[in-house]
Amino acid sequence: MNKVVRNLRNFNLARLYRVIISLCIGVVATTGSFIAVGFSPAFVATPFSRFLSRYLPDVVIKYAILILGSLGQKLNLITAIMLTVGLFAGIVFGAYKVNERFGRPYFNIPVTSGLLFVASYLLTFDLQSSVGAIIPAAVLLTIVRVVTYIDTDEYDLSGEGEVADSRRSFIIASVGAALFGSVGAREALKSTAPTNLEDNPAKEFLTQAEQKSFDIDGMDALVSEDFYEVDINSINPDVKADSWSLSVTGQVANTVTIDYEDITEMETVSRFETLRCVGESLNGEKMDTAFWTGTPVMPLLERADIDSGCGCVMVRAEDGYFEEFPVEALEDAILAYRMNGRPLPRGHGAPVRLLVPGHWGEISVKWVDEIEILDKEMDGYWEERGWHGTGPANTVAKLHAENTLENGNKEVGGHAYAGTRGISRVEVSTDGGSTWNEAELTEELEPSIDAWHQWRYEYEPPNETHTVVVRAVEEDGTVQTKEETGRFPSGPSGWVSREIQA
Ligand SMILES: Nc1nc2c(c(=O)[nH]1)N[C@H]1C(S)=C(S)[C@@H](COP(=O)(O)O)O[C@H]1N2
Ligand SMILES: [Mo]
Repeated sequence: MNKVVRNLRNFNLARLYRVIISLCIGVVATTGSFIAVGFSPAFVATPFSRFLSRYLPDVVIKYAILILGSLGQKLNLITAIMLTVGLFAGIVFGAYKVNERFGRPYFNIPVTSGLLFVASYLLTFDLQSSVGAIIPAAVLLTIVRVVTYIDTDEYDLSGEGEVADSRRSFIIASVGAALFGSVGAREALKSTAPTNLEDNPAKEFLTQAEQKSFDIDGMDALVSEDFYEVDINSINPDVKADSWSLSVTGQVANTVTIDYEDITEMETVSRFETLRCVGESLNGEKMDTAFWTGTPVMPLLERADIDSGCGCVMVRAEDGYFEEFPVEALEDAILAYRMNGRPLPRGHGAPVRLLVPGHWGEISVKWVDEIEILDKEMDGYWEERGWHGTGPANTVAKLHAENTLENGNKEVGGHAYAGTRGISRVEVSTDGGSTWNEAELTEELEPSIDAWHQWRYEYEPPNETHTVVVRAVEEDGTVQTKEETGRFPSGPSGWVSREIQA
């Protein structure tokens, strides 16, 4: 009786070890594919990631991406990677099972590797990615097998010896997966190189922005160091400049198609421009500014000779994203291919994105490849999910910095943005909105038609907890809407306020 219980326990333990070994091989194979091809469409986790963002219920997408932003994307990516590891582990475990029948330990290595290869290839149709996945997997399988030599060609899972062997295999596999996995993780965390101003063609403009910025603790400069990102997929398209093209289609007399070389030879426009996401919170962080370079969109539409029934367009992108809005909005829009003097980064839509001044960020379509002139109005990606984010962005004055100065005064500051309506001043109240004072405002960034400002206000704190409220005033004197609304569906509005301790 005792023996039966022990055998049962040993059996389960051996099986548990085997599950973990399978997971380790899964980790190693997934990491191998990542090291071979990076976060690209060829990465083995990409199909899962795409599947998740395409088929998850709309409510999940609506909140996960627009509200959680990059956190939502990270959750998606982590889930996709776990599913990939799980699939590979299942294959490895299955192969072990099959092999038990034949009882040839070494035979397991080519069989498992072969199956992993087939799975990777079916997922990605990419040789480099699949080979990248199976090489480390095969190596680890071999090490585990060689180091824990089993001197029987029978798989007696209930035997004590097998448990000891499994334990050794399990330790080796875990160490291997941890080492290799951490190499991959380090690779993944490597950030892009910081911008070096020396050989930057936009140096003059970036220097201007630096000089105009207030130097205040806790507040971003006028050109954002870490520009926010919102993407419907966690793995962005990897579009090379020499394979990119854009077509103006639909209700046109001539379909116009241009490639990257064409676009760089067309009229050039450079300017500061701010983007703000409709899904951000009122005092959120999804509003940033960069110095962009591109070419105006209108000449392309003129060449196409458009004739739209609704005066509206659908702009489509490589990642399956699409947004519909009035042609009118394109009046001052550019197709941008440089950001802060550098080629547009992949995460911001490389090689070419649309930039529509003054509007919510969602219609500034990244990886843009088609401008379709429509006959009838249709919903865009976010509008299908209930958002109304194609119009002009709401006016906002944020409060991000709160410092106590050496002289005992308080200093508060933030950014203010009013799209193309422009900011004339920012007002601050330190008594909950009863009385108002004018804040200092940074000079206009030039050239720009919708760039934000920074504001700063210094005051002697009253001897108690007090409420600071801030509001922007537009160029024409319109005071920012006081009424507070949530972000869904039309973007946040209202005055930002904060309780401050004297
Ligand atoms: N192709 C494509 N374009 C896109 C998106 C996207 O997911 N795919 N996101 C949009 C949203 S909601 C915003 S707010 C801006 C953000 O631009 P950024 O990621 O460069 O900050 O891009 C817009 N353009
Ligand atoms: Mo957005």
